[in-house]
Amino acid sequence: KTISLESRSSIGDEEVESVPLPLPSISKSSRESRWSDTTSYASKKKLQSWFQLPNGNWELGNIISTTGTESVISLSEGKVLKVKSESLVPANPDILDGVDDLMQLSYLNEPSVLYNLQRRYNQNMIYTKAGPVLVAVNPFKKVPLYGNDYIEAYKRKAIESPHVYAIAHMAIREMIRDEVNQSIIISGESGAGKTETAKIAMQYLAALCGGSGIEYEILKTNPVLEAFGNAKTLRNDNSSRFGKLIEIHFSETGKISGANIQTCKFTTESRVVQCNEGERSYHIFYQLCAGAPPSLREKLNLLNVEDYKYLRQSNCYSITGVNDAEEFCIVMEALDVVHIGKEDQENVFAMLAAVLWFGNISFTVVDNENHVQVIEDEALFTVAKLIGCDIGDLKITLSTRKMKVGNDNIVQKLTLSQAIDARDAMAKSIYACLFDWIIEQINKSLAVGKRRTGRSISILDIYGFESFDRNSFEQFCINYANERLQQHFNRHLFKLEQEEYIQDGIDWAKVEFEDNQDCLNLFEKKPLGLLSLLDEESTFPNGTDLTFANKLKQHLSSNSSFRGERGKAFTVCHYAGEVTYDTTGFLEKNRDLLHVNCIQLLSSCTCHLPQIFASNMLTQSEKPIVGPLHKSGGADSQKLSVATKFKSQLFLLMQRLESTTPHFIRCIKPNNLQSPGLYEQGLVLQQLKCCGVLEVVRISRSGFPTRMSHQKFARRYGFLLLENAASQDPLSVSVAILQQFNILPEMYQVGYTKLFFRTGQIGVLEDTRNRTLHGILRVQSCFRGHQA
Ligand code: AD9
Ligand code: MG
Repeated sequence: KTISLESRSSIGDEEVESVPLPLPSISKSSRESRWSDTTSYASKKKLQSWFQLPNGNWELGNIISTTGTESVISLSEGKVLKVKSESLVPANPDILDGVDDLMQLSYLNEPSVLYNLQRRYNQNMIYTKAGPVLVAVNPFKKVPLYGNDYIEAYKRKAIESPHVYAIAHMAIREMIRDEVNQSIIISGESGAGKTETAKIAMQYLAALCGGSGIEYEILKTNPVLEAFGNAKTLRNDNSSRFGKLIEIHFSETGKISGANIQTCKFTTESRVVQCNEGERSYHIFYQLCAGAPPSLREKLNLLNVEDYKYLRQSNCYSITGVNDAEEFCIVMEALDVVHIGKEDQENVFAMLAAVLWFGNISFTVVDNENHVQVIEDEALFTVAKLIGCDIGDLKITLSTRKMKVGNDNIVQKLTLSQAIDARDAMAKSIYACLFDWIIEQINKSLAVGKRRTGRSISILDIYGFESFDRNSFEQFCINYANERLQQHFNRHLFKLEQEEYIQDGIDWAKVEFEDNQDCLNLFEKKPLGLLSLLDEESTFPNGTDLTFANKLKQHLSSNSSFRGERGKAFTVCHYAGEVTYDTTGFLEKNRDLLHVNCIQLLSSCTCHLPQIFASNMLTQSEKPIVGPLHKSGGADSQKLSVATKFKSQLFLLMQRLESTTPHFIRCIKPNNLQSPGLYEQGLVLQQLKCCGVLEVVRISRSGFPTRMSHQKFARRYGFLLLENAASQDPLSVSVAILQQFNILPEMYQVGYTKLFFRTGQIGVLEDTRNRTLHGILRVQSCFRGHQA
């Protein structure tokens, strides 16, 4: 007997040998066993099998013969190869070609999953279920899957194929049926399609539950947020540089009554003042310069994009297929819709122009210690006018720093690089505050629903896991956020799986799954975790990236998710793979740079927005840092570090999600060129592994992944019964089939409504069915031949 099932009872006396099945792996959750259902496959001499080509891609071939250790396989274009049997991977029977749920695959191996998604992708079927998760492969072109006809069809349930609409529909239904708030959680790499998917979901909700007009306003937040929060990067022409949770509220009658947006953004994201070759700053700058009407241009003293230093450095001004001037009109209209008045709009544009003009402010060195003075030119005057401050004050703020030494206030002159930093910090802060202010205005406007039932559907669109050749502070924060999200994912999915078994009354042993608690502890533990140690080191005047890295190695090496590297680097074993971080710049990025005299300058401005920004910054910096290490630090209140702010924003998001029923969508990017029709197997595979989709399918399948209703099973295989069973009920027919084919009791469960099978079982029955049908056809054609 070759089958051992660890989490189930012993096998009994049935004829095990007669069922040469691939072994399901139960309770072994190691990554290695992920594709373990290939055992003893080649020896079975199946018709079709996968063979991996030297370039890493898989090709489907026919096994011609096999001797156990070696097999002969014929591939395309008449190629015939003799290969090791163990290198072949089983292909699924034809009826499983392009199934709309990966759970239905008899053989869940890499090539089968990739092929299934690709086959669907080639036919514009970009959505596929992976058990409870929706997988969306970015088409990079318009696909005919959206619009009113489709919305109507999904509403009437006339279409059943997987779709964002179907997910949104389920969310509405469950919200009403169970009276529980819902969430749609969208993840995936940059450029995978999260933001588009979120909009598609919002469109469905608006179409089904609209009526009061507020849904229109909610949809119009998208162009505003994208203009101010998205930018062209090397990966995505419209890359969101912030995470967003939009909570859509519903009234008692199930109509949309309002919404609330929460964001998660780095306050020090440096894109405003610096971006890489080929990338752009936030869209709104280019839109303003291209689309502002003459009167506004004059008021703001606007130049062309090439004339602003901040925009010039990346040598990229336009996006193929995008007209910034037209986009500006769309944004202005959208600002009207979300109730940002004309006057406020002008204030917003003035802040944008001020940010651009800040970049053009320049300095002259006045002594041999490299101290500087601000040059009095158009840039300086324009900034002062736009934010409404005194020119003299602005000059002083940008070239000196007030410090407290003991009880004395002293004024320190800035060096050139310090002055440039101060100027850039100011521009970044104004932009960050502006973004927050806009969100605040939108939220005020969307909070109009008076008769709220308290029910809501939230849509989360957050940056996905990132792993580059060189990973820095931003990746560190983003990957931490994804680690949190992954925990949420695990808990819900494996719980759901168990519920389905219980509902259908089947006997089932709990399957363990790999959780990422160790990794989360590594980040969050106090006082000895990555975040605490980072904050601690950032407050030490003598702390450097190197002392930080050394401290990590000293304190965290016992955590299995951590590995110290040479020099300033360290590695974290994330659920999605190992990432090595370079600590260069960590401390600097974690400290919030803006100096007190900059805040003072803003509060002295006569313009409305800078004053608001200044008071917001002050209230923020007055919050004490929590955590035992900081209490002994002396200062009662301290500026919050960037990582701490990020973490608290993240926790607010997670808190909101915690009490909701989640629906997961995982977006996949099929190529790095943003190009339609191109499906790179390696790239897709890596993302499937990263976002844990295959893990979910694997774990779900190590239970009883294949499900078929009694009726369907009886209809499909009933004719194989040796005894006529026409008069019997579907359940009895099903049981008779199972017995006739000696399917081991361990391999299936009979539920109240469905039969549940382990991996591969349906494949075996399907083979028999095909052989039998084939036999019947042959007999028929012989018969016809005979007649002829
Ligand atoms: V990032 O992490 O914000 O950089 P996203 O949000 O995952 O990223 P986005 O939704 O912006 O990606 O999609 C990138 C581009 O793919 C879009 O600009 C579209 O051109 C394209 N896309 C994505 N989804 C669809 C779709 N369902 N239909 C057509 C799509 N095009
Ligand atoms: Mg996005």
